[in-house]
Amino acid sequence: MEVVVSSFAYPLLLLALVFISKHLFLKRQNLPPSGPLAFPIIGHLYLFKKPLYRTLADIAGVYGPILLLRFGSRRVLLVTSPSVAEECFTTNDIVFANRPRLLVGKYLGFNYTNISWAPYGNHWRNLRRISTLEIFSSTRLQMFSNVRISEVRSLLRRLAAVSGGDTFRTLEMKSMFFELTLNVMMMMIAGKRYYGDKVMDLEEARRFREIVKETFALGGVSNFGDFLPVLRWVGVFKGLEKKLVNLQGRRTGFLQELIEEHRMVGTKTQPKEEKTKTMLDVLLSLQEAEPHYYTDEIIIGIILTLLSAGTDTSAGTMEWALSLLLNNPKALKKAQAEIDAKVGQGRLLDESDLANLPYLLCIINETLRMYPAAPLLVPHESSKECIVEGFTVPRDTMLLVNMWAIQNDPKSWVEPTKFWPERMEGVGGGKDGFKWMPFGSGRRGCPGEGLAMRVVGLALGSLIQCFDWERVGEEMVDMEEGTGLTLPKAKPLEARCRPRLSTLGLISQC
Ligand code: HEM
Ligand SMILES: *[C@@H]1O[C@H](CO)[C@@H](O)[C@H](O)[C@H]1NC(C)=O
Ligand SMILES: *[C@@H]1O[C@H](CO)[C@@H](O)[C@H](O)[C@H]1NC(C)=O
Ligand SMILES: CC(=O)N[C@H]1CO[C@H](CO)[C@@H](O)[C@@H]1O
Repeated sequence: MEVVVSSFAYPLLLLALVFISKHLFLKRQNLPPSGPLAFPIIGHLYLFKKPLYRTLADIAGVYGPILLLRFGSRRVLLVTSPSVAEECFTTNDIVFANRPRLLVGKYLGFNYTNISWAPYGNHWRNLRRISTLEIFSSTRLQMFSNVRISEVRSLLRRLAAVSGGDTFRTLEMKSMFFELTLNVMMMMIAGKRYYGDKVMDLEEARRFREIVKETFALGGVSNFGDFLPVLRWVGVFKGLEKKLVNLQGRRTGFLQELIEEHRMVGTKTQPKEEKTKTMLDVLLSLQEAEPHYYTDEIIIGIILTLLSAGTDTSAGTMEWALSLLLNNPKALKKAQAEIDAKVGQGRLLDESDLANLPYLLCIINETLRMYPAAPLLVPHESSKECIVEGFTVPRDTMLLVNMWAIQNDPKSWVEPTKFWPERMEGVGGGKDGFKWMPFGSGRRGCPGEGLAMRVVGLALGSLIQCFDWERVGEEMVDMEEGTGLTLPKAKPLEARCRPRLSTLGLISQC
């Protein structure tokens, strides 16, 4: 009898002890609330439903703006309010300046060495310094303004040619925007365009387009292997990892060839030429001065980062903005009137006009509020224990800031689902800056913000100046959100456009 009791009592007692001590321990640690029930091993992964930012917004709505979740083996701090986000990106900015080691970072971010996935430290600081100085500085941006203008004008000509004369024609806009931003980036990087007319090397262009397609197909998979290492050991993700390795090889190979080509051309034609320097020229001249630091690998890394961080984000924003305008013709008319008043119809809009077009900028900012290209920003990670909202956050915790939820929260925004550009006047920066933060903030904030605003502003403004736009039918443009890293529109936008008589002449001359 005694034996039976103790064989029952022991495990029970043990369990109780574990429970109590764990409870006390947690109390003492004062961790943030842990949200809904977490299962053993998978934690909160069972909640993963797409789109993730919407699921996480619902959870925060029930359990609060600061939660410590568990995605498999990873601790995740989920932040869903402007004031908590502010605390993470100001007081604790250095602590959270790390990036978690996710698989995308390993393969597409080159073993975490490249700027967007590099851990916070000297290497990242250096990369960031180089790109701020050599790529994103306003002098450099200015240097490439011709490239952006000529690419946008080439899009205008293309649209005018297809839509022809004075009738409305239906066009698929998603690929137009995508090809525009890829051409802009590759022209700035290497002086080459791979889409549309005047493509020099067709075979090279085909290879490039192929690589781009695969990158976006693979980049968009949300990878459970990141959170459940067991699955990786068992080999469930071998297929994906193999594809990522293969893709990385081809991307590196492609850019290595571009570098060789640039080097040869650089030595053949003497510098002083009138032609615009490309980013590769700039990086290669840095390499000449400091060959140890600016290795080919470093240069390749920088370029790949620009391509993957800078193209579909900007293109997607243009697509959402135009979709919103088609559904809100009054805003479209107002933007057109603003451009007619400030720029007129005697010349084409230019980047330097953007500062005088506040309504156009409000449209872009309102678009970024409703459809931020990085709805959960990019994950950060704490490098040591820190305090947020009075709670203790352990080191190595992944930080997810649900910017989409913050920017669409009725607590901060009147009728958040309504497209209302006027509300954006004066928002951005300042004391309520943390309720609108589509580019992130702090040390890891987006360095491409200035470039993105110029490209999107120039493209959208020019399309509005030169064309009249309408929906394909009576029904509204379908605004369903697709799945993927950058909040893509589920159905590619189709729109009808017709050149405006007043600007038709300008387009044919440009
Ligand atoms: C509408 C367009 C864009 C949006 C909404 C956007 C948004 C963001 C966001 C939210 C982050 C992460 C911030 C954080 O982790 O807190 C980021 C990082 C980054 N973005 Fe952008 N971005 C855009 C365009 C661009 C462009 C055009 C480029 C460059 C050509 C660029 C380059 C980068 C880089 C390199 C990082 C990583 C920075 C780091 O980890 O140190 N982005 N972007
Ligand atoms: C990444 O780095 C680790 C060591 O830090 C190394 O073992 C591995 O081979 C590297 N992988 C790639 C793809 O470079
Ligand atoms: C829109 O956002 C940009 C980029 O953050 C900012 O510089 C600008 O002041 C904002 N413009 C308006 C009109 O809100
Ligand atoms: C900029 C940078 O850190 N470059 C890295 C990016 O990827 C290459 C290819 O694997 C690495 O070798 C570089 O060090």
